[in-house]
Formats: sequence, structure tokens, C-alpha cells
Amino acid sequence: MNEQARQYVEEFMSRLIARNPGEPEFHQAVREVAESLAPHIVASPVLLKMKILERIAEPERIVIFRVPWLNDRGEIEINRGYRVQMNSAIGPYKGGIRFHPSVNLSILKFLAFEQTFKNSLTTLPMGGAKGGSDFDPKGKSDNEVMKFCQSFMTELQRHIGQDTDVPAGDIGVGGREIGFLFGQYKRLRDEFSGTLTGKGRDWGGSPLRPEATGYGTCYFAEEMLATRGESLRGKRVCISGSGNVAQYACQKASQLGARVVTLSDSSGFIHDPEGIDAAKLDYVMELKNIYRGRIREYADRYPSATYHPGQRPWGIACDVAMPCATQNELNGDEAQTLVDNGCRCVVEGANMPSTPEAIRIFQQHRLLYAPGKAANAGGVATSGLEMTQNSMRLTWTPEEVDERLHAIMRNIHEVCVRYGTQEDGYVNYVAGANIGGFMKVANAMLAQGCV
Ligand code: NDP
Ligand code: 2IT
Repeated sequence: MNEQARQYVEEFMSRLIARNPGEPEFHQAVREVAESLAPHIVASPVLLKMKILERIAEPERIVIFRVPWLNDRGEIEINRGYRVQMNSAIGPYKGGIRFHPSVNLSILKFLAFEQTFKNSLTTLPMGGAKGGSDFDPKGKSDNEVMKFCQSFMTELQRHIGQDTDVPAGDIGVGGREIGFLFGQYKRLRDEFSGTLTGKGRDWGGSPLRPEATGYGTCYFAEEMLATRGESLRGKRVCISGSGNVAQYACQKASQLGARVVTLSDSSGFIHDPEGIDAAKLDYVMELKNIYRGRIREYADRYPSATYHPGQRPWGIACDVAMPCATQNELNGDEAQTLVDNGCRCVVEGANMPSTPEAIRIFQQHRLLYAPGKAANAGGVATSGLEMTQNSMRLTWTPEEVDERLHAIMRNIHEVCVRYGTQEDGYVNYVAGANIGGFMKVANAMLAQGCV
């Protein structure tokens, strides 16, 4: 980066931090993008004059609302609901809903900001958004989750719609929650529309939407490895998390011939050197999705595995790492350990799981490293395909959706290579994804004037 670009980033960031104090995750996500884009922006008088980056980093609208509900003891509980509508330059707002006690404005603004670039990379017409609540689904009964979802949607329904804003799942929001949210939306608005994605297969959901994020992450890994004449076959893979993304990343990686040796949750990780095969993954899916249990139970069931409480899986030797749990779950020290243990490829199923220090280490050591906004875009891409099917009032076959998902991931990889290849031939996927995702949004904003 030249001096002018560096100065642009620092001035831009100090204004952003002053306008958005106490929001470290939002600052982190914006800085990464600003650093990738700065050389292009300072070279473009029109981008500078039209303040495109300044506008992209300012949400178009944020809604914050009270979510009161009655628990099973008949007591009133109060949570806070949010929807950050970041950018609608290329389509209706689109992005997931997260239910987790850590949810706050900083986290949702970082996620909505990332989503804008990710959605653009899919080539589908979707703007960027994210929403959620500090509600903690852990330990709640199905009845309590339903009550909460109904109260949350009673307010949210005013702000969303199939041509306005189309939410989906994220951490703590899966098929069960989307069902309750959709039921209440339909009841209040008296319409059966594609306003949420991730719906059940029998009521408007797309085949493969549950699988799409994890599968897409593996398809992206295959493309990256192919640039070095390699593939997932025979590779040892460390995965973090054991939720939606982790489960289907594990399934596809195994189908493609890899040996997945770890899974985790916020309490610890399991290491199974023999590999988590299809039968063991069936057990994990039942444990997590039906009984809502903890990953430590895997080690009670399978003697080949050990459980490591309070630890993350990055100390286990692997060829490929797939962080699939949450933001900032892989720090600089852990990145160095992965490198020292021979890891060659890091593909992010989660959003912003690697800290800036970790990313620096991966890039310094010339690892294949792909950020979430490229590698995990298969989830929202398949949500986009669900929107298309809903508009056409028909359902494609799983094979057709898989083919489109695969093509989209291949295309995103090509865009990253096009915009991210350095003079020495190294592909900087961070730069590639940020520049590739930015172009379409920036051009749309230029065309649409000062809005
Ligand atoms: P789930 O709720 O299904 O699973 C989340 C997993 O991550 C659980 O194993 C959970 O463990 C773990 N986890 C959550 N928070 C933390 C934390 N603070 N520290 C350690 N572990 C944690 O969510 P998803 O699988 O859907 O999402 C995982 C990641 O993928 C997120 O970053 C999400 O934004 C991203 N993503 C999701 C997409 C989707 O389609 N669902 C699409 C693209 C990205 P525990 O049970 O202990 O909380
Ligand atoms: O982070 C993400 O891309 C998601 N949680 C999926 C969003 C969506 O609208 O499918």
C-alpha cells in the first residue's frame, strides 16, 4: 500500500471509530475491507468524490426493539431485537438472524457489512443485512423458543418482506426457529411468501439450503487446493463448531475423501484421530439437532476420541483448517501453531473467525487462506436460489441446486483469483473477495446517485 492509500485508511478509520464508538468487531471488519480497497479508491476520483466507502460503512437503517415473552414458569422475560439493513444497492436486504447472548450492535453491524460484499460475490441480486437478539436458546424448551420467536416476529414483520428484506438463519437460528418465525409472519401479514429462507422442504424451502454453507465451503477449498495441484482427498481436516455449518462441512469433506478429526462447541473440542465418518456424524447430528446436547458426549460414545474441555482445536496437526463456529475464534498464536504443524489451507465457514493477526501469519507463510465472505457464501447463495424458486412457485431438484451452488462457488473463486493475484503469483483471497465484492455494489451506488 502506498503512503496516500495508508493515509486514506487511517483518516477513514479514525472518522469511523469516532462515529461508531465501542464497536470493535465492526471496526475490525471495516478496516480489513478499507485496507484492501484503499489503493483503488485513492486512484479513483469518482469513488472518492461520491464517498462510496463512507456510505457503504453507514447502515441504511437499523431497527432496535423490545422483545417481551412469557417463559414456562409464567414469568416475563425481556430481550432486545435488532435488524441492521446495511445496503440495498443491488437487491433487497438479505442476511441471517442470530440468537446468542453475545449479540449486540457491533457484532450485527460487522456481520451486515460483510454480508453486503458476500452477497455481491454470489452474483445474485441481494443487498446486505443482519439481525438477531441477545436471546439464548440454550436450555429453553421448544415452547419458550416458539414464544420468543413469535414476539420477535410481531415487531420484525413491519420491516421485512419478499421485496424488502429477507432474513434467514445464523447462530442459534435453524430450521426450528425459521418455522416459528415464518408461522408468525404468515399469520400477521396474511401472506404466504418467500420472506424468510431456510424454510422446510414441504413449505417453500430449497433443497440443500441446510447443507449449502458447509458444502460450499468444501467446494471452495477444492478450488483453492486445485491451484496447487491438490485436493481434499486424503487430507486431515480440523473443523471447529458442531452446528449447521460444521456438520455439513464435515459431511462434504468426508465425502470428498478427507479425514475430519475435530469438532467443537463453546465448552471444548473432541479429537477423533480415526476420523468422523458418516455413522459418527449421524450421531453428532442427532445429539446436536434433536437432543441439543454437548460435543463432549461424543467422546463418551466413541472410545477413539478424546475430549479437551475449555480448548479450541487448533493445536491438533492438520492439513486443512475450517473454522466454522464464530468470530475471532482463531488468534495469532493458534495460527502460528497451525503453520508449525504443517497446515497448508485455511477455509472459513464462519464469519470473521480469524483475527487480523492470524490472517497476517497465514499470508506471511503463503498458506491458501480464504475469508468467510468468499468461502461461506454458499449458504446465502442457496438462500438466493430459494428466493428464485419461491418467485417462480416451483422447486428444483437437489441435483439442480447442487450444480448451481457448485458453479457459484467456482465463480467466486475465479473472482478472488482475478482481483487477488499478487505480482509474485500468491493469491490474496482477502483482497480478491473485498475488491470483487465491492465493484458491483460501488457501480450500482454510482448509478443510483446520492441515496
Ligand atoms: P449454529 O448455531 O448451528 O452452530 C454454532 C456453533 O458454533 C456451535 O457449535 C456453537 O457452540 C459454536 N459457537 C457459537 N458461539 C461460540 C462462541 N462464542 N465460542 C465458541 N463456540 C461458539 O450456527 P451456524 O453453524 O449456522 O453458524 C456458525 C458460523 O457460520 C457463524 O459464524 C455464522 O455467522 C456462520 N455462517 C452461517 C451460515 C448459515 O447458513 N447458517 C452461513 C454463513 C456463515 P455452542 O453450542 O456451545 O454455542
Ligand atoms: O452469514 C450468512 O451468510 C448467513 N447466515 C446466511 C444468510 C442467508 O440469508 O442465507
